Amino acid sequence: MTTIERAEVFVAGPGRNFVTLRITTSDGVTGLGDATLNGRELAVASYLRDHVVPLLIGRDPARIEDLWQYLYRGVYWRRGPVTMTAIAAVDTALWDIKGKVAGLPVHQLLGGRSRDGVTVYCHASGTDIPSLLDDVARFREAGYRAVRAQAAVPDVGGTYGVRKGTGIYEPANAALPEEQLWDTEAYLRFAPTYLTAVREEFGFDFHLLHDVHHRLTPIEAARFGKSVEDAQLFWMEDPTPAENQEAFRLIRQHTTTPIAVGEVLTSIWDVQHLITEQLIDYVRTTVVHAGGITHLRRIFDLAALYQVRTGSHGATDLSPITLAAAVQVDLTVPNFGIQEYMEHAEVTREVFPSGVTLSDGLLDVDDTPGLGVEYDEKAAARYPYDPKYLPVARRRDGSVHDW
Ligand code: EZ4
Ligand code: CO
Repeated sequence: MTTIERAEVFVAGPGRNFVTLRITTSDGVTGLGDATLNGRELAVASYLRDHVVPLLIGRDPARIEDLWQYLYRGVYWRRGPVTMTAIAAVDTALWDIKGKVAGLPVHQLLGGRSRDGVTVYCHASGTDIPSLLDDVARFREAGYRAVRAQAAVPDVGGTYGVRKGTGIYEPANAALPEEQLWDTEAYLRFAPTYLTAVREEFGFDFHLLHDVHHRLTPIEAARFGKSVEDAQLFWMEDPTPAENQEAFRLIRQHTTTPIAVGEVLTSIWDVQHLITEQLIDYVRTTVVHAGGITHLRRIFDLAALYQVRTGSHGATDLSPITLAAAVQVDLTVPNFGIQEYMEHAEVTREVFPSGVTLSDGLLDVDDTPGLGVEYDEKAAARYPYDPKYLPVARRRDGSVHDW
């Protein structure tokens, strides 16, 4: 019988920090899984190295479902981002291996294509409205069919979602978290003006998205959603924190602006009521943080019953392994909505050579067996782990606000 012979955990910082699991079978086949949890990287690395890898050695790599159940139900402690990211890495690596053994890309194992390519949205941002409009123009010219728009709120330093200079947007920027000011009223007054300005400048023949990033209460989010209805957003993302799934009912009662939630949620139970009560329109759970391909498909199938579509998180703190896995899944799911996409830094792409391509606003993969992504261990060794944290938001009175 083929067995899992080795499982190695790599922590490296090519452009930003990534945790990578590589499983090798007794037949010499390797599979890759992303285990990156932004700002808590070493917790997942330890969970894998100290508690999961010893359980994998000698097991049958073909039994993906059984290993998922073993690592989830068999362990007593359930859910949570650290556990679910670790399980995701194992699950993703085993799908990669299964594809390589079968000689098929993972999307073929999942039932084959439902579409020609994966529609993505990109991140446009600006320090003010004119620079945001320039950025939207740049992405429209590059062929994107969907654009997320964020601009810095005047007199509120360092608004999330806004790129510094011309580089890549990277909010995890300091060895200890920076503290940034937040002002809800200033945001509520300003954000609708730039979303309207984008539509006035560029019209309606592309999708426009906006990320609220958990900054509003339910009634504030309802007010915001109403105020941007004329801009016809594809979605407003994370309008309020989702620990209380019931909170979304209030937003729903007041606005037809579609709602997307899920980038910090890690299991089907975290989105169960959001989906079954039809409180959201898009579920944003990902391969890496929601238990891998196996569990994500379960979430997406539940969502399909309620006409909730998918819109997976895809920021650059998810490694190119997750991006490749996301494309493999997105190609197949009947209720696919959209995929978030930010181009990785050149050094990241050097360490993770990937077959994912972007053309005409669509991502795609070829027929390379497995996920179609590699890990260059030697190149990675040149970029050591360097602790980096997301900022913390404080209100004008000094109290902590949701990031
Ligand atoms: O702040 O991925 O929609 N995308 C986002 C991201 C998140 C980071 C957090 O790790 O909200 O930019
Ligand atoms: Co977001």
